[in-house]
Amino acid sequence: MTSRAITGTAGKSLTVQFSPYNITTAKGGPPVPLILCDTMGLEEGTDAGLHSNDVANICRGHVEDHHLFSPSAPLQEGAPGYRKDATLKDKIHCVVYVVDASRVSLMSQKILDKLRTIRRKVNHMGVPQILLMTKIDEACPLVEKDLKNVYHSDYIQKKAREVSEALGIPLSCVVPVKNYCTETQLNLEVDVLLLSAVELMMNYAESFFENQTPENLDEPLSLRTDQEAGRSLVHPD
Ligand SMILES: Nc1nc2c(ncn2[C@@H]2O[C@H](COP(=O)(O)OP(=O)(O)OP(=O)(O)O)[C@@H](O)[C@H]2O)c(=O)[nH]1
Ligand SMILES: [Mg+2]
Repeated sequence: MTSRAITGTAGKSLTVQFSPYNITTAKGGPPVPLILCDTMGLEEGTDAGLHSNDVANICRGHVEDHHLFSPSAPLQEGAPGYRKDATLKDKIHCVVYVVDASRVSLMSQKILDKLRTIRRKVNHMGVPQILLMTKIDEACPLVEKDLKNVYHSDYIQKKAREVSEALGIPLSCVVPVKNYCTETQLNLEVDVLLLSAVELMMNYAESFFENQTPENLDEPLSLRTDQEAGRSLVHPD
């Protein structure tokens, strides 16, 4: 068990910078071909949370690692933290939206509009997108009692349909997960859901590579090292 991302509860997003995480199989071990890139959450207010233009900047590989987000001023070309000549390894190959299952029907019009704008932009760039529905334990008592009930829970089914329709994301791309929050040891049932989500991310990132045409490739795919493969943008919450 590790805790590399700052986590907790606050009125505003605790994640304020663009944070890529290399994943290793063991302490000090080699990285697996997946980099999870965390962003600030979307947030409700005007000039609050991640700006939709910054999502586009990130996807195109223009945001340097550890760049501090400014909700009111998305990154401009030439500004510090702007990577001008982004290559395939700097780009995002699969976008992952993170939504709290118990708050699906409480999402404000503003957040929905922001998410739809982002989704349109990401669609336009041809990047595959999936949605992680988190906190399924908090949302459904049946699931809290036994995580294996996730696929039998009418409530979770309903929430998955709701969020899929609201954002125009196919139901097959809505993945229920429970994060590690109270556990101090690894748990097989928690892992099964999380690893299924990671598997889907990897498959979708792969389809992004397969869709690259020679014209929009800025470097041959064969030059990618394992370490450079598979960047997934995880968030907005
Ligand atoms: N019960 C339960 N709690 C969760 C789950 N996922 C996250 N949490 C808790 O929710 C809180 C917020 O989680 P974070 O991972 O910080 O959420 P975030 O979206 O990254 O938040 P910001 O970085 O602040 O935007 C923490 O206290 C987590 O322990 C889950 O699946 N189940
Ligand atoms: Mg965070």
